[in-house]
Amino acid sequence: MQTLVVVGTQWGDEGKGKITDYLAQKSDLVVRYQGGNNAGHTIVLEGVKYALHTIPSGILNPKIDNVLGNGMVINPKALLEELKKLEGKTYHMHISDKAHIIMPYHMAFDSIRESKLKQKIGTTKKGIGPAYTDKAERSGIRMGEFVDLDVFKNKLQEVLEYKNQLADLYGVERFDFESMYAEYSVYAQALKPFVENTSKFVNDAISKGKKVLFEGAQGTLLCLDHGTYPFVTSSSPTAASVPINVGIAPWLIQGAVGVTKAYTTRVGEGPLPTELFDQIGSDIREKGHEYGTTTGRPRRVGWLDLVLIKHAKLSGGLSGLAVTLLDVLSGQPEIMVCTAYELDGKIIDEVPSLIGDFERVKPIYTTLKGWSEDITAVKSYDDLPINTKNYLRFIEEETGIPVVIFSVGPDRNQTIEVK
Ligand code: 2SA
Ligand code: MG
Repeated sequence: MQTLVVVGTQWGDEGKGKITDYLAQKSDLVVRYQGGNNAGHTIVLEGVKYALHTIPSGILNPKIDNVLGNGMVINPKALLEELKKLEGKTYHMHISDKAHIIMPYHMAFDSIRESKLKQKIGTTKKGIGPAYTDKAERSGIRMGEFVDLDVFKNKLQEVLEYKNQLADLYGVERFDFESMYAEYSVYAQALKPFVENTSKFVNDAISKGKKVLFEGAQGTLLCLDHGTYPFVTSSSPTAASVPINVGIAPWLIQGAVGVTKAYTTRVGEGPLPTELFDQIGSDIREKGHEYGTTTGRPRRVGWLDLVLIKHAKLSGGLSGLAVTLLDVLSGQPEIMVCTAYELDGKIIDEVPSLIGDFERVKPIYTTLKGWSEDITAVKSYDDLPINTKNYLRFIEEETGIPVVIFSVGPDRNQTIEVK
């Protein structure tokens, strides 16, 4: 496939980074299309760990062009800190002139929202929601404006007048124009060489036959439209959102790999129907190192929920599945898989649109036999224990999506394609 999207099918942290890293080796471009530094991805190269939050995952390969699309919200300071850690490495980065910037007042208002409203979202406090709010409200600052210092100066002055009225209203410290401008104009100059019309860049690359990988952050259930609203992020991580967030025609998207853990996790607030509160849950958390890479928060753990995967297929499109962290389930005598819900006495196999309904669903499980073998050294599908194969087959049959990749450990060579 010339164009492929990597999408999270759950609530983020599915191992998209690892799958992107694997697929990026065969790509010419890696394009991030939504979110900002609320994403977290660690790649290991030559024994050195790199934590990426804003930068696309192809950055360490000098042959790959990395694009930060117009649908992203970019914290210039955080981006430059990430780039600094790549010092000495050759890389190619292209930032959309239409992407919006995240400023200190966005982060401040993210925390204020969480403290003022009864219904907490459990955000990453990176200013994501407020930056997208400003975009929709039309008071945001775009990258193209940011790197033109005269324009930026005027815009920032105007925006801060407004933000300071809000600061007074909330009783928080005002934002100082002079110091903010002095600091951020330095960042603007540093980022200027990378800013361009990336819609044109990506379209040209596709016309030339280049292979493009679109890298989603977060997951479908965190989608602003199709996720478990209001416990969602402020962008759409689905494959369906790629065209608008990159500036390409919808028919140029040829496929989407849905990344799913062999179980389910969630950080932040909101329902998790298959949540495990027992020893099995804590065992999976420890074995799977289920702690957030951005915030360090322990993740909530549950059995695999196929209703979510079917929902991801329905609402955003999935052509194949990549099942990650399969090795974490080794040693479980029995594995439970949710295939439908019971809601007020009715059996349903979809994610209810209303959060109040979703809070009441009870999972309906099928119990499968586990496997005791250590599978971390497995190199092909055929080498998997029979019960592991049955587990993958069950996922395929229930969702109607082929498993095209599975992974049995953190290393690049523990990611295996199903031929
Ligand atoms: P926000 O900050 O406004 O996007 O938060 C809104 C909700 O979205 C959740 N959220 C995430 N959940 C899991 N992983 C996320 N990102 C990192 C990743 C995780 C990390 O992709 O690996 O490193 O901890 C992510 N980003 C946002 C958040 O918990 C709120 O529920
Ligand atoms: Mg992650």
